[in-house]
Amino acid sequence: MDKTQWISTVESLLRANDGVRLEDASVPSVYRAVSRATMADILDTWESCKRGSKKRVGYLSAEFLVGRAVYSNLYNLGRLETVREWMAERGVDISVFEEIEDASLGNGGLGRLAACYLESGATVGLPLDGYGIRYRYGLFKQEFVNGFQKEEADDWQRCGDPWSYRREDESVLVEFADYAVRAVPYDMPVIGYGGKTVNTLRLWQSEEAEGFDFAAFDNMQTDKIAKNRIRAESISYALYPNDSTERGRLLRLRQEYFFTSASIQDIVRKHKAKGLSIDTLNEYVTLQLNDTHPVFAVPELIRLAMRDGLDFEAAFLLARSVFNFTNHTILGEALECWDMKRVRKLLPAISDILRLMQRRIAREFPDGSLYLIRNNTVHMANVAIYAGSHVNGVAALHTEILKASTFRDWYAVYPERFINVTNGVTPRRWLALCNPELSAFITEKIGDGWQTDLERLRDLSKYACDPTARSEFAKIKYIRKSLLSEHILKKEGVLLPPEFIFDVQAKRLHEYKRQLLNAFSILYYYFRIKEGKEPSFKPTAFIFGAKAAPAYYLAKAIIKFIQSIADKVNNDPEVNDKLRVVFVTDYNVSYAEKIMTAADISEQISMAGMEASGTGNMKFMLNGTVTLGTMDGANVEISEEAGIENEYIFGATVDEVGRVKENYDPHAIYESDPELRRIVDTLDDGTFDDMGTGMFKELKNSLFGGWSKDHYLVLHDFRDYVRVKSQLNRDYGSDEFLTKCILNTASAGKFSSDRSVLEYAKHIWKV
Ligand code: 26V
Repeated sequence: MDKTQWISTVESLLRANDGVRLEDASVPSVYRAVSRATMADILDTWESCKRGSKKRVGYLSAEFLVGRAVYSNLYNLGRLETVREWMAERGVDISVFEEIEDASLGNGGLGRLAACYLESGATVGLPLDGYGIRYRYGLFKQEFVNGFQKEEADDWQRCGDPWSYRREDESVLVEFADYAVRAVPYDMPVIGYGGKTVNTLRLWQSEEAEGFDFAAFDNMQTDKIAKNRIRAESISYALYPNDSTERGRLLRLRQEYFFTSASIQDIVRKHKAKGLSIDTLNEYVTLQLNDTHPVFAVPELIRLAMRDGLDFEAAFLLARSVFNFTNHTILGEALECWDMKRVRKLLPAISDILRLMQRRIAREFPDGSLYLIRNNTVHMANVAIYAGSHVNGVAALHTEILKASTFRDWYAVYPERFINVTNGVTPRRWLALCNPELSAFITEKIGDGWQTDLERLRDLSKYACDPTARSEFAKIKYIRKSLLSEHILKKEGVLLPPEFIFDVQAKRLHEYKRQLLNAFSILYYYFRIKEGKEPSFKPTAFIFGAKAAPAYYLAKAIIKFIQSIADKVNNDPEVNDKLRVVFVTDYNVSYAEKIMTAADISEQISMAGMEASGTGNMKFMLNGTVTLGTMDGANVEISEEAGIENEYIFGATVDEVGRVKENYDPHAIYESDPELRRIVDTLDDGTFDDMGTGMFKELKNSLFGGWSKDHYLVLHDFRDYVRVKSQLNRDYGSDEFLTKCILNTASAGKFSSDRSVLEYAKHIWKV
């Protein structure tokens, strides 16, 4: 379709579907028409891509945090400017689509990574499809009431879901011991940059197995009718917002089996429809398990293969040649285990296969050193390692930790299975689209092409010390900060002058990520400024974006604490010309796109060894932001790429953490450091009000008392943190600092998800 054809398609869609002309149409109407016209436009490419390659990759993931589709799809198709102009001619700004909800079908890094990988797969031309769950409600929407987080339902389909098609005829039945449900696929196109490849994200929705129960209706059993429907639909009703500790484990188990069984049945059925037998599946399909959530796909494939006549051994070896496993965290509570009693009750056939697998491993390792089931508990990571070809960590340091500790026993036996694939992010969404000013600067300096070959950014290095380039870069950053400032003023009611340093921490709220350490540093500057001890401190705005799992009490306490600090600081005329604090509401992908481009400082301050990789760190870097961080996750590789002198690194390293923990005494640190003591004491000396919840006292206890005893070394790393933070504050604004910023963008090439998916393709998927 050319431009005029395309536009007339949109206008006739508006007439046909909503009975309006463009000038009278509402934003949701225009949105639906533009999306559907685009869908029509890509149909032929999409269809031919489905058939285009012999072997396809399936990326199985409980989460796909795709965000808002309309801009990135138009951008990748080269239509964004056309649509912008066409709408502008009719007096409508394309930014009206910002009222369209994000599809937040994920919690954080793991889900967003899956979305970046799909986009990159399509861009580099890999046959890579996603399989997941079409949650009716995605990650909760966050609100604040008196500084406390409140969760609201996320109705992401409020304006419809024009980016997917329901494929009724490809539904499959998923059977639990007590009842069966119908899995109905919704297919979303994944459009690569340039529009040459369109892959598929297939999300399953759970519905009642049989149609309407007329017998029950005749007997007036309306309760029964409603109950069955709710029971079926509850499976894909909501995304679990809890990425560390789990509630409602039974429903979670159903979700996991639901989408993996549906996906495997679908894949096997398509394979057999080609006239092929199941034992050749590995020549046509390879499946990536995104953490342990989809691991039931393994026994499910074995089950189907045995149903087709393979013996257990052959079925097991088939599975091993199909599956690969990515680990995304070493947090023990996120390495899923299931009580076998529960598995047997809900999924008897799957339980039998897991037992056969356990019997197999017990024959190989009679000493029990390697196991899948122990104490009647099945360890899903073990299942994935045992029944797969490759296991990978998501950053070099993380993979080393997996080999040396988390999966040490496995590594000893199967060293060849372990491999590292450092995460990446898509430069289309995370630079080209979200930062047009910096993109234009880059293209002006080094030409086009970096969008699909990010290593070319290296060519920017020669401008790092160029005075013109530096001042252009500074102007761009100022523009981005002004835009964010306007947005925050509108949304949050807080003014952040763009002349301030924008110091940002944006990521899920978790103790290990240490937002509390950042909060303490704000109080450190707050008290010192009040005492006149920071005469040359450059004004700084501290910006937080984070959601806490609804049941994660201490995470919520940290939010309330930061909100209380914000309240105090922003309203104190003695300091508010030097300090501002804002905790943005409902941080999500679209908010991230604004925040990442406007940051001067990227806070990546997890306790070393805890953050598997991080991907936010890469987005900031790409946008010319220096990292203030620990030697953790991909920060290590970021400082290698940019040169450690261009980042601000502090704190205990993994080795030091190990040593410190041998005889750690947080109380001794507290006692010996009066400034720190005063800060910590604000948790219970009446400085702040937690409204009678006792939250702040519990936060303090987590530093000294009970189990935790400052488990994440907040007090230990505090001094080094503020030392480096103060150095950064001094450096800010200098020519040397601008050079560091430019060098960060110039060195970000490695962190393209194009590179990551190509590594998977070469070393793991063999496509
Ligand atoms: C666990 C669970 C447990 C059950 C409820 C739902 C749920 C959801 C997620 C998880 C695991 C979360 C693991 C995760 O997000 N890891 C992050 O993965 C990123 C991509 O590899 C990585 O950059 C981050 O460092 C890592 O924390």
